[in-house]
Parts: sequence; structure tokens; C-alpha cells
Amino acid sequence: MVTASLNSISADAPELAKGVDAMVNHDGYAVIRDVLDSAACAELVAEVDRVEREFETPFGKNDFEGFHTRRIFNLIARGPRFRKLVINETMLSTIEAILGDGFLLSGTTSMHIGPGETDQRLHADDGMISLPRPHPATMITTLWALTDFTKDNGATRLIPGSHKETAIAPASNEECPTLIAEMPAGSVLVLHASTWHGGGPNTTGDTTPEIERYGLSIQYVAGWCRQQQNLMLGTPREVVAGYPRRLQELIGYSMYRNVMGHVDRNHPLGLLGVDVEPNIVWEKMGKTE
Ligand SMILES: O=C(O)CCC(=O)C(=O)O
Repeated sequence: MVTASLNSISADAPELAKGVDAMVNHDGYAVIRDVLDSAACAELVAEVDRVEREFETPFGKNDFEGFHTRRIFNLIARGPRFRKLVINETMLSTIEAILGDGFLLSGTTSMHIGPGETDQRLHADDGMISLPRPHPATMITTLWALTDFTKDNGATRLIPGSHKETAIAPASNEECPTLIAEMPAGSVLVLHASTWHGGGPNTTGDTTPEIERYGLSIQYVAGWCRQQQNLMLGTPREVVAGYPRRLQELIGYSMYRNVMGHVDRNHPLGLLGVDVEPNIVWEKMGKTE
């Protein structure tokens, strides 16, 4: 375990986006405090419980997903409270400072770690990307603490600076000392997706009362990358038509650099009944009629 203190910054700090961008580039992570208040966290925990009950969400079936961890994928399809988080303005400006404009939502997942869980294999969330490491961030993982993240209940562990390593992952969890991202409910851990990290063990219940760790992962990618979860297919078009415009764009009903994402030369928002000119880049690349 590393004893260094965590990089952390308050959500209302001046120049938040610039500060987080600097920390993420330098150390591979930053914690933003007080993004959500306690009432919002309690409502979201109740929502996670509701969805888990409704869908009878099982524990993971492998060590990586966790035999004592329940995951709900495609959260945006599960309720407006989850959708609101994805378009949180504070977080979007922060992500834009790191990934640039035109970034997309990559996925939304609840990670609910129960007592008895063991530590997850340390990994990089962008491990499937074939760019040689290190490389600038193409993906950002935000981990939202809905309950306090503590060393005993499964707080995320990470290796500061590991986004600069050439290897995709350490040979074993024991190879390098980790920093435990202990943070109060309402905080968000922002990770460069090349940073080695993993969910921690939940040892509560051994000698203390059992405590569940409720966390949400909301991931974003640069506008030219493939999203991890297939959000365009994950929700029927007529349902997405009722979502806020910013969320529609983040899901993929948008064009990057006026060309990537077009549908038959038209803007994809047209499929949701919105009339938008594609302003296709080719118009600016040569003579027009
Ligand atoms: O639950 C956590 O703290 C992290 C989980 C994670 O990194 C993953 O499942 O990819």
C-alpha cells in the first residue's frame, strides 16, 4: 500500500477542469470531492437497489467481475437519475479538458461490492487499445462513490503514474504498491484509462458490521474511438428521442469533426426527428457546385 495522500480537489474549485486535467496527465488520476450531496447519493443507492431487485441482478461469474459484486450495465436505460449524472455539467467540462470536444459516452455501469469480495486484478480500462503505451488519454473512467469508499469495503486501488508505463498491466497485484482511493460519498475518482487500478477487497463483516460499497462507473472516450458499450443499440430509438439533447449526442447521435458518425451523409440526429445540417467536412475540402 502507498501511504502518499490522494490528489483531490473540490468540485467548486476555480479552474477545476484545468486542475483535474493536470493531475490526470501527471499522476493518472484525481479525486473530485462534493460532486453529489448526501441526498442525491441516497437516492442513487435506492435506485441501484431497485434495479437490482427488478432485474434480479446476479453476482459476477468470474473473479474479475467479482463473485460478491453485482454489476448493472447500460444504466442510462434504467432511470432518469442515472442519465442526469452522465450530463453533469461539472464533469462534462472536466472530461472535455482532457479528451477534447466531441467526446462520447463509452459506458455506464453500477459496481456494487459486497462483503467477502476479494481484490480485483489490477488492469487498465483501455487495455484493448492497440496504441503503444504510454499515449495521451483516449478514455476516461469516472468512478462515483455513492457510499463512502473505505479500505475495508472495497475502495478502488490504483497505481499513481502507471499510465506512463509501457506494460498494459502489472504482472501481479503484489508487484507494485497501490494507493487506496478512500473518499467520502459524493466524490468522483477520475482515471486516465491507462492507469492500473482495480476494485478493492470488501473485508467488512469479518470483525465489523457488513458494509456494501456502492459505486458507479461512467466512462467517456475521445470522439474518434469506439465506445465500450453499444449505446446506440442498447436503447430503442423512440426512447432515446425523449432524452436530453446532450445525452443523445454523447450516446452517438452526433458527428465528430463534421464527418465521423454521419448516416448516409446526413446528421444522425435526423433519425430522432431533429433537423440538423450535417455541414459535412467535404464541403470545405474542395470546390462546391
Ligand atoms: O469497482 C471498482 O472500484 C473498479 C472496478 C473496475 O475497475 C472494473 O471492473 O473495471
